[in-house]
Amino acid sequence: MHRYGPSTALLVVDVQNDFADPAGSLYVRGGEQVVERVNAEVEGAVRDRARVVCTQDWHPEHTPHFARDGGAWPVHCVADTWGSALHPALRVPDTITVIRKGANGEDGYSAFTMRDPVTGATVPTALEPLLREAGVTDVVVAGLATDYCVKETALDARRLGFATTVLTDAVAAVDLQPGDGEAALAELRDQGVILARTQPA
Ligand code: VGL
Ligand code: ZN
Repeated sequence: MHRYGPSTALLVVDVQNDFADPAGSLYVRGGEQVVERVNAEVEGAVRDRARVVCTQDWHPEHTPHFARDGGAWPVHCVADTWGSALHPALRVPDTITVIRKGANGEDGYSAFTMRDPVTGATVPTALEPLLREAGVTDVVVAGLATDYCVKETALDARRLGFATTVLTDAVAAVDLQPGDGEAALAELRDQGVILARTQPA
């Protein structure tokens, strides 16, 4: 387990049915194992008084993010559907903070920033102010998917000056092209993100 403390936040990225359940529309291979690893981390983080924040990919029925509207992805994580719900095996205290991304049709993958699909402007989410107000200096990222939301979240955390760790055995990649997940981890390392495991290989 990672070492947590009051100035650390564990960011649990998009552990939702559409990504983590084999019946989900954008199922990420290995998603179920990620849920178990994340549960252990959440338990440790809560015990050691770290902040825990869960994110949800949260799309309207139509968004340029979806292939049917000109984007890249099958329909997934539509607001208030089974697919957008947190995976039922994810164990988080009900006092948890949840950040929902994309509710107004914004695009982009990071938990910190969204992109207005019309103007291209970058819009911050509530995450950074929330972490700053809590005195957080260190961010630990786990969840789905390595090559999209985990990567962009960790890169933004680093840019914003947080000491940033990605838990490489508590993430899984879409791998549209084989190797995308590995390439994402290499880029993260190049950008000063620490890669760590929750348990020995
Ligand atoms: C994600 C693809 C599309 C993710 C979200 O959570 O990584 N990937 N939307
Ligand atoms: Zn999405």
